[in-house]
Amino acid sequence: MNPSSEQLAREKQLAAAAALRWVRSGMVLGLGSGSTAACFITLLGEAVRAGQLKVQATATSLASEALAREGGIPLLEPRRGLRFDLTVDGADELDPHLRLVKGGGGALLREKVLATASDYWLIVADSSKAVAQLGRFPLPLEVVPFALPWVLDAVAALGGAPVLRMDKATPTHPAHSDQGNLLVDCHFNVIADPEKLAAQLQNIPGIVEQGLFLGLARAAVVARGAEVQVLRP
Ligand code: ABF
Repeated sequence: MNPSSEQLAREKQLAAAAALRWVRSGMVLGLGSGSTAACFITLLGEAVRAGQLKVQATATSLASEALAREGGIPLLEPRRGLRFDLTVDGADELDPHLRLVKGGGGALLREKVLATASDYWLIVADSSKAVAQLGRFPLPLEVVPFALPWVLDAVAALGGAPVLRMDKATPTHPAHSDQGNLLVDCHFNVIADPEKLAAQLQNIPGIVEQGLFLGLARAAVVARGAEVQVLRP
């Protein structure tokens, strides 16, 4: 039986609380996007306001940045040489090798920038995200608007059914990323060779970023019921 949305909400909270144990005062943090990362940012803000932790951070989306600001977490602008001791981010799917699909929230580009600039990239997730094989969740792409028709053709040629993501609030309009680009969700169903697909997608002009995050996660905190598991690749 699939876990209820209430149980998944509890698991997100549990995973976020467990991830807080990775944080030390003085750290420069990357703050991820999505509902589990939001739980983490809220808890981190509470600890900062209580004077228990002193950190600085950069966020992977405008929404997470606003949440961090509300929580009183000091924010750092991007600059040369900026590295993150720890980034905590969510996932749409993660496999046993800690290969991930991300970008369901549309923030995949900034998420990958911070993941790559982090010494330790930690994933927080509820139990529904852990899968044996990637691909059931449609793979997100961030696409430059001019290139859209050719990107759709190229993705279809790779065997994925591409769907232009529409705006939730105005469903007749396409959704845009924080950078003003379009988002395309690619239905592969099964991604048998994530490394090969990532290389093929990265080679298509107009794709600014693709949602496979490979070889980046150092650990994943996955909550299942009342238990928290720490998975490593
Ligand atoms: C983010 O977290 C996104 O990449 C992804 O879309 C989202 C995942 O889910 P949740 O909201 O359940 O944390 O990092």
